[in-house]
Amino acid sequence: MSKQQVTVPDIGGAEGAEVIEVLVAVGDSVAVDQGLIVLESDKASMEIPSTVAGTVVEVLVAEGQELAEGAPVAVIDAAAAVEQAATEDSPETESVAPVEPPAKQTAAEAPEPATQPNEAASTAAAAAPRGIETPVPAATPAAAGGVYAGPAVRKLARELGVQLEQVSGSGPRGRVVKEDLQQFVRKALSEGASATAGGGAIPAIPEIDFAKFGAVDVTERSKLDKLTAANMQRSWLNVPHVTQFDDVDITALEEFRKGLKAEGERRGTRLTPMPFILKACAVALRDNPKFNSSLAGQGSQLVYKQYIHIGMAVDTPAGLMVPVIRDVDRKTVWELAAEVLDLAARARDRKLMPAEMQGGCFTISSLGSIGGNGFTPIVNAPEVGILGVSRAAIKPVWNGAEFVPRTLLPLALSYDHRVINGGDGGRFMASLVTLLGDLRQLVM
Ligand code: CAO
Repeated sequence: MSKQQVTVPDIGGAEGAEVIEVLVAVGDSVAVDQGLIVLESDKASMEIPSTVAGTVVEVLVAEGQELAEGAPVAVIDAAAAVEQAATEDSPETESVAPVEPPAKQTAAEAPEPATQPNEAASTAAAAAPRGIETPVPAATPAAAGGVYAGPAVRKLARELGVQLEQVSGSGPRGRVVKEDLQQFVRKALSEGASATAGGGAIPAIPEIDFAKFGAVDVTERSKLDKLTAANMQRSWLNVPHVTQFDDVDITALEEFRKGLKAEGERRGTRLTPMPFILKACAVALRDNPKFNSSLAGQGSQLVYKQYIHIGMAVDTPAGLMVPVIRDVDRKTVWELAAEVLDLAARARDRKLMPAEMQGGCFTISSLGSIGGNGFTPIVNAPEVGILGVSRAAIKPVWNGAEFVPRTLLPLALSYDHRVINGGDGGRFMASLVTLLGDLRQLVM
């Protein structure tokens, strides 16, 4: 047996460095320079490499133990390596007499270490004859520059041109492992792809293996869902959003609407609050033309549209669709009611033509039939405004003398703050409150 003991080399005067990781186990084959343990002092972390090639026959340390220079780390049986070397060629190896377990090596016995531990390691490896007789301790700093990583990871980082200081380590005590490097590179690539002209990059959300935490089911997203996601993200990232809220008293509107139920049946349609909201938005858009505009010329121009086409978000089993109702200002409430029903039905049956989803100036997203008392809709750019409608409810309202039950409709108006100022937003919302609160205003 050619058992050789590897000891802690000169570790830069660190008195008691703690073993924070044992990298090998009995039976492992190790090569020269392969890390055996990782030590951490109050100044740095460093990997203690094997100085011989062979099989680990004894690990003499455990995590948490404090070691100083010269302390034994492991016993390596170098016989296999010697045999292999002997069969390969070198006459040198024939003269090698492997030593039996060396006495505990001390700093005095150890060869003069090079100033730089890295140099020491490479010098030792280069200078040592095959079938090394005396182990040459050498420390590979695992935490050069404050980063803690093994030689293989450092080599890979050099090859990839990655500065390890920028990589966060997921190993024990922040050790950078190969997977951290791979994730860093993947993230850098995806950030590069999404970097904007202004140079800002959006940090990617890490991909998680959710199966680690329990059973999962992965499905492909529909084309529509992916398209919606891309549009939402584009709007969200490009448009500085402001959302303004108000409640409209639609008590009178609801009385009027319910009184028309029979007439609706006679006409073969159904009158929901939506056609009234469409009509009110058309008037508010006419009176507040900035809301009926879009940015152009890289933000240097505003295009004021002379038409009023309003998109209506429709929730369908396939995903979100936004058919556009054209010339809302020129249609009657009954015509709008019929069109709402028709477009919503065809959206759910996926029978809309692409042209029917284009040309919108403004969007209404109504969750009134679903519930909730408020949400912040995302502007459907290049439009500059969107109205979120929540569920109307009867609430007590103080009329100056007493609380009276009134039907209140919660509205949320989001707008592009590059185009719409708070004052514009406030006026638009005030218009809606007036129009929906008193339907007579719609004909003015
Ligand atoms: N408050 C209280 N009740 C309301 C209401 C409101 N704000 N809005 C509608 N309702 C009532 C309707 O009056 C109707 O009841 P009645 O038949 O008794 O009158 C019932 O809710 C169902 O209405 P509806 O949904 O069939 O019709 P609609 O005209 O209100 O809406 C449409 C049509 C297409 C907008 C709607 O069906 C829809 O898909 N909404 C979801 C939009 C969406 O997903 N937005 C989010 C986009 S961003 O992810």
